[in-house]
Amino acid sequence: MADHNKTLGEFIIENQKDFAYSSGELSRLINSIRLAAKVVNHEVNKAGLVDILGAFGDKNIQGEEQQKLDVFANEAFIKTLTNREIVCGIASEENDGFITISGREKNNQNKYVVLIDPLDGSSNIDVNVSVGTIFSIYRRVTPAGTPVTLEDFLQPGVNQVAAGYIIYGTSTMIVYTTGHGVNGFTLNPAIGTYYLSHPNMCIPEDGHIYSVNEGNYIHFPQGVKDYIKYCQMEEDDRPYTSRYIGSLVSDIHRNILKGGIYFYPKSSKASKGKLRLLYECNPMAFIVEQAGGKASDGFNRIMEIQPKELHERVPFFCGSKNMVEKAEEFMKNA
Ligand code: AHM
Ligand code: MG
Repeated sequence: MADHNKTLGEFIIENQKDFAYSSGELSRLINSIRLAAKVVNHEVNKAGLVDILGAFGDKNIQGEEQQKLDVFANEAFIKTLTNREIVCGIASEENDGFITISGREKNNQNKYVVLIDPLDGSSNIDVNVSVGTIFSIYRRVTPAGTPVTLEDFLQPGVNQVAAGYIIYGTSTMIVYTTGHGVNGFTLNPAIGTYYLSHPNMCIPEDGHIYSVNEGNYIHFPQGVKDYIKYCQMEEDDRPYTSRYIGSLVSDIHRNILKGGIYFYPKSSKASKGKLRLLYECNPMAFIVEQAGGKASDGFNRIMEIQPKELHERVPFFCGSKNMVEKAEEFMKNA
């Protein structure tokens, strides 16, 4: 039963001992993300009321059109983390390169780097569909006190010390893991406090929901086409239900709660799919694995992939353990 009285702030303090190196730095870092998420939430919720909707007229590094709220969210997270000098480096899906935080003393001793997708699913903003923020935290590999390097960011997902997402939905929630299970907190907007609403989240081993952009079917590899047909076949507990919001955080959040698989495969149009290994797949893989599920590129565990570049894309299959394993079986046998 959910402990509705426990706040995220109290939970962070109580669980600080679980953190890999409990100097309080990671707690402060999660606290800052919590704060920035409130600011972004406020802006997202009033998006329909003010002239903040629509294209910003700029393109991000991936060549995609940025929305004003993408820019706002990006700045809110970067500013919050930078001003508090809580991390030594930040990489954002919206920025070309990584940001080095040298600190006022020019000798930043902080240990952590953050990788963030500040507003994922932003094409949904204009139509009032839920969007999200995804974050991933690593301990730097180069010595403290020196400027961060690319090496600090290009770490495999297994090195993550924490990861989470914020969903700006019918309620705003923060869901995160520090490698000791997954917990979800719901914002009470009246008083601006997050409460522990979903303790110890576990994804069912099996599910009945498959989430994929089926409009791309013709371009999918044979293994994916075969798996989709399997989902639709009338046999045993199938056909499964198809649910695709097109907003990764929302699709994964629903599948964690109800059981299901999300996949964004490669296609003849996009040889590595669409989703980014560092900003989207690794953090989601960490959360879903911690909830008892699985995440793979169709063949290999996502979190064991050695990244080669910041904005690398990867095919993604993520969700209930047995469903992901079944999809992998189809990929292997195609
Ligand atoms: P974004 O980072 O540009 O918002 O793209 C990521 C989003 C995911 O949230 C979503 O699952 C996917 O793109 C949807 O893509 P598509 O419209 O091709 O199905
Ligand atoms: Mg994204």
